[in-house]
Amino acid sequence: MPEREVDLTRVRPYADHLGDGLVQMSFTLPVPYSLAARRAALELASAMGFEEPEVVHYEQLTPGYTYFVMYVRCAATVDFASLQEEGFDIEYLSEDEIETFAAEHVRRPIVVVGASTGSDTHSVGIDAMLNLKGYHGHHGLEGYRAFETYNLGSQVPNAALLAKAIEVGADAILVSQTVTQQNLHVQNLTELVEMVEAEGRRREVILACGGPRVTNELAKELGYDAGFSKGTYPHHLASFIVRELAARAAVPR
Ligand code: B12
Repeated sequence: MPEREVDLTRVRPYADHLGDGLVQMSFTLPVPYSLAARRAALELASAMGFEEPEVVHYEQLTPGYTYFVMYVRCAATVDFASLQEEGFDIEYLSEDEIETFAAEHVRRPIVVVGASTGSDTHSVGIDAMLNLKGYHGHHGLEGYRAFETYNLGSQVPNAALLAKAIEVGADAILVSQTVTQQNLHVQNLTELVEMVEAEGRRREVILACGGPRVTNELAKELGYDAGFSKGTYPHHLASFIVRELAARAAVPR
């Protein structure tokens, strides 16, 4: 039995009992391991707005750097109820449902071309989405009957990705961006949109991107149809693509 009902308009972290606001956090400070370092961590946690900070563990990482684990209390709350409005959460289709949906609504192979672009060498994200092996026990799009996939790998120039997409008549171009230093991902992602637009193909192709610091909001701001972040599984992407294609087919251009 719950101790009491959760007030979904005022939610805060929970550890020992409902509403206690307890948070465990960890960070490293570039200061030597010392009592002064411990004091600095406590002051920093207070400056972050946390109450009753406690250092439960601290150790030297390497000379001049100290790692901390802290318990703190969070007084702030969040209004979860208002975030549950209709349309906010997406219902994903399962792999089988995607196959059935595609067979009924698209009725032809869906061609997707993907890569990790620019100088970005991180290929695990795009492989997770596209390769048969997939991610956490979920097949990548290559494992679906509905999809014909081309994974170009990493460090692929935008021009090469676009050229392949045109060559194979891609329904969707999929981009992975992991390195975000100096907003490199924004430049790379923007360049691709501009190139697709310059080719006059923006309306006919789905553009989706993903990466640890990509959000759906950022992606849309940059001119993509959707953006996917940490925690994405291939069937999330596939659900989006089949629904988007079906919706586009239903609207005459
Ligand atoms: C493995 C790794 C490498 C490997 C990459 C090997 C490879 N073949 O991919 C190697 C050693 C080559 C490497 C190199 C570098 N790396 Co590195 N690397 C990592 C590491 C440890 C894991 C990344 C990873 O594979 N994650 C697992 C995948 C599954 O997660 P993901 O990419 O987020 O993908 C998920 C979602 O984002 C989403 N998704 C991703 N792409 C797409 C695409 C689409 C279409 C969709 C729908 C979804 C989607 O779905 C995926 C599954 O849920 C991270 C640290 C970390 N723990 O995250 C650093 C990290 C990403 N690397 C980093 C850096 C700085 C580098 C280097 C610049 C280091 C250097 N100074 O040389 C170089 C980059 C070189 C370059 N030119 O790109 C930084 C990036 C910092 C930043 N914000 O820019 C990180 C965060 C490490 C750190 N803390 O500093 N790296």
